[in-house]
Amino acid sequence: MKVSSSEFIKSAVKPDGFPDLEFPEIAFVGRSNVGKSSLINKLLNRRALAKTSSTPGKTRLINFFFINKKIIFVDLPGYGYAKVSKTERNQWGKMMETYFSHSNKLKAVVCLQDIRRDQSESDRKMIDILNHYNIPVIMVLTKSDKFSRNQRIKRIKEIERDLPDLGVTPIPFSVPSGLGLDELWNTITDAIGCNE
Ligand SMILES: Nc1nc2c(ncn2[C@@H]2O[C@H](COP(=O)(O)OP(=O)(O)O)[C@@H](O)[C@H]2O)c(=O)[nH]1
Ligand SMILES: [Mg+2]
Repeated sequence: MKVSSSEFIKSAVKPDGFPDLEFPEIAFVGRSNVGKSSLINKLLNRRALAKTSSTPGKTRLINFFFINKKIIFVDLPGYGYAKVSKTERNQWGKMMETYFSHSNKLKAVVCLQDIRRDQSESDRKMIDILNHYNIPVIMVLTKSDKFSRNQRIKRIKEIERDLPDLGVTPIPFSVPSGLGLDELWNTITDAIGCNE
């Protein structure tokens, strides 16, 4: 999809702060530092709309962006950052449940995993929550430029084995090389039922 406009709408923590717009939503989630902000910026061909941060675990808000005046991108706060307290972790869990249970416009969630890492317990929990709410999952393997083509193919197969019940093939993605960019956009437009 050609992105002609992308703008920040607002940040929110609770449903009364979620934007009340009748457009399909695509959300992005993954552990802190997985490359989520970088991936969103790459999709939007922007340098810093979604902030990339050197301080993982800092974003505690749900950020909403309006794309081409017809899709809403939802940047969910990262998880699995070791220095976060139990209280904060619980708050994060509640916020996710609240968002997923209120979001009737949510068409799919893009779940990010670093291609070099195995699925963590938090990654698994996230996928279980999404399955519970019957929300389609799009799996993306970030930082795929860290591996050669052959290593990548091997890793994709290994990671697929951890996702037996999903029925999705993970998409390898790389910000510097642009690998996976078209495939991810196509998957997103399919999920929202828009053929551009
Ligand atoms: N090599 C490589 N590094 C990446 C890629 N995407 C993100 N990074 C780096 O990973 C770090 C975390 O990225 P960021 O987007 O802030 O992660 P977030 O915490 O998930 O939003 C930064 O240093 C990025 O430059 C990628 O595709 N390839
Ligand atoms: Mg970020």
